Amino acid sequence: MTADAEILFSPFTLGDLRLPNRIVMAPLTRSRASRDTLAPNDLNAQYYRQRASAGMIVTEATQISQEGQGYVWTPGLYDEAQVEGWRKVTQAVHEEGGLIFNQLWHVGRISHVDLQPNGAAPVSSSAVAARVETFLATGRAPVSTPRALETDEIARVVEDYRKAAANAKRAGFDGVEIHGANGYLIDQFLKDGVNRRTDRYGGSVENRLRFPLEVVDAVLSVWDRARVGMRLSPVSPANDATDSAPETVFFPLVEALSRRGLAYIHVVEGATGGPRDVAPFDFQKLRKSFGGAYIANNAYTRALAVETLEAGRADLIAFGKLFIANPDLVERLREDAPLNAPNPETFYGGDAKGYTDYPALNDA
Ligand code: 8OZ
Repeated sequence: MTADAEILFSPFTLGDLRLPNRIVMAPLTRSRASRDTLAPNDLNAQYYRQRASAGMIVTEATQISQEGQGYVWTPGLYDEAQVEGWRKVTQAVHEEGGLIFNQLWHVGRISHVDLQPNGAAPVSSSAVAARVETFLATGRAPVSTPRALETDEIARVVEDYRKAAANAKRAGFDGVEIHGANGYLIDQFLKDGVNRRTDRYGGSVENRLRFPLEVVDAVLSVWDRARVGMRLSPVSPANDATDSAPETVFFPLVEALSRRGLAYIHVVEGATGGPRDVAPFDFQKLRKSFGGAYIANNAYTRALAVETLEAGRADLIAFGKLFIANPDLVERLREDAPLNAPNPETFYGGDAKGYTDYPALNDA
């Protein structure tokens, strides 16, 4: 390896797991689950197997219920066929010596009636439509206007998270990451640009943290805290979710996660997919308020990753798009080898093309 990047290839202890390097495969929606069952299949297992040299993999976002689905062909983890499908994935990654966490996801209002049980409205903290589009079998479409969850219905959604977390255990995952980022359901409760509730789940910061922390506690009822992380995007405007004072919400949230002893927080620094400097936010202060590991994400290059690790500003770096195009990203970063460029046209949906056919260095 080139000596300048040694720190990227130093081992790290995450909870009770030993990661061989500091490189995390970020969660990446690819929309290639089996179309009838939304269960992962052999092609999905091959894709994750190819990328098992990552220090750890976080799977693509995985809906915890049909209600939690917002895009066509994304995988679920709420029935037996899906548990069986994910077992193929975890087995493949473990055969290669890798580690893999499942990302638990409920999209909330970022959905469409065509994807919802009985064509119902999607659910959210409040009945306000996001000004974004989703992907359906027929192509792009504006998301549907949601209905606000009833106060006494929220426990049912929390229970859906608990069940999916238990399913993740049965499917052989090493841990779970709660998707609290990018304007999906948890973020729709956290951020005051979306949450207009007047019950105990809205208004004050304490109230806006209630649902997210109920989800965390439900997951902690089935997983050891050493195997649970959470992804957050405090200043990202992704999916039309913004907060008027993000530090007032995300510092108390992260302090609450720290008290619970979560293994890590995984932070999208800036706007999801870039730019990094979208709004002022002290990510280093956030990191210092948390006792566990800090995974940094968003537009990291090899050089920025090395600089950040060497300055002690993160424990692990998550790479997204680079992992789409480079199954052997770890090896390429080690050798400082050229990187394949990702093709956005094959990010979502389709088959092996642009999914499992990106070459590794030693394929040549
Ligand atoms: C891109 C397309 C669909 C979903 C996220 C789960 O942003 C996603 C996602 C990204 O977290």
